[in-house]
Amino acid sequence: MRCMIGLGSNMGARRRNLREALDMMTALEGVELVGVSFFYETEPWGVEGQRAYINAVAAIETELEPLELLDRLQEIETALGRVRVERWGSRTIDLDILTIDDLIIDSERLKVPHPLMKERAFVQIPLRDLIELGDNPRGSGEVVRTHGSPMDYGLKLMACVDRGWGLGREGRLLYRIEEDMRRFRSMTLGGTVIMGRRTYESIGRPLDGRRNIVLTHGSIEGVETVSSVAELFERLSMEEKNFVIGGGQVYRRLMGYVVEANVTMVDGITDADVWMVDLDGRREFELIERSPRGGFEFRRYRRHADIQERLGEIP
Ligand code: A4P
Ligand code: MG
Repeated sequence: MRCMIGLGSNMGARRRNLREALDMMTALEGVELVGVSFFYETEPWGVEGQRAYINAVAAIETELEPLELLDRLQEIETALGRVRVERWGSRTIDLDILTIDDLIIDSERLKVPHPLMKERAFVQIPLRDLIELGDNPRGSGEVVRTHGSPMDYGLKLMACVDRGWGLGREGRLLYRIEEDMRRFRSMTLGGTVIMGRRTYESIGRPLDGRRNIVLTHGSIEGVETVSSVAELFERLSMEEKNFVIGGGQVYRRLMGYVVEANVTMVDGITDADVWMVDLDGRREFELIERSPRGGFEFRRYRRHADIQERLGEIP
């Protein structure tokens, strides 16, 4: 089921709260983050005398039942320090289920679609980053685009897969194609490459001419490491070209933020034990370029929507 989640924070490190909530959602069993809007600074809606909010909307794909999803989201709110004092009170993080496919739910604990979503510009405007809204009402309240969303970094992804999106086997890549490695190098040179620990170890050294960042809980001598996705986005630079280069887990953690994927697809199916996300099955990506070579092809996928055009236009 495709589900839209509204995120809001007006206490503490507001942007960081949103990024941490996004990462915690991604880590949930049975939940895949498929996209997130830009971040917006918004005037408190329906209340007075509160600090401004940072709001965003995330799109997820989930197998969870609606009430299970609500439970998981409330656990994330609690873990991030949300204390329920008063209705519409200030909060470190608020996660609202906006829609679940076109389900209508009207129970005590859960109302879907969220009853006030059309009235609130802080929901409607971020939602427009993810889906076409036609001529729905825009809602009320001042909303200004601000920095801090993972989308601001224009993440690109590089991967080499077989026809079944297999990535590797027993901790090693499936293929080593000379032309692919040259292309990888020339595309990433001068930029930042982001990888998991196992990928780093399989390469065995930092890639030259690029800033290397390894996502790991431990540390690695002489290499820049980050222990969480939230920390990654604090370190990345919007001015750099940023590439996610694997492996499977890191692709999955960051897929929801990727705007462009460069995939080398090799003919044939192997007995892989790690897979990439199947981008042909993802409606938020479109295949915009295919260059067949002998035995493999280069493919470029782009995230839909005008997110692309609006990258970098932060005030
Ligand atoms: N609940 C029912 N339906 C839902 C749903 N679709 N998603 C129940 C999530 N929860 C839902 O919510 C109270 C109860 O609503 C939950 O226990 C759940 O069973 P809460 O999060 O504990 O309390 P709340 O958030 O203070 O109340 P409420 O009514 O959910 O308020 P909203 O709608 O979340 O609005 N202004 C700006 N600019 N930005 C904001 O993000 N947020 C609010 C809160 C007010 N003003 C704002 C913002
Ligand atoms: Mg709420």
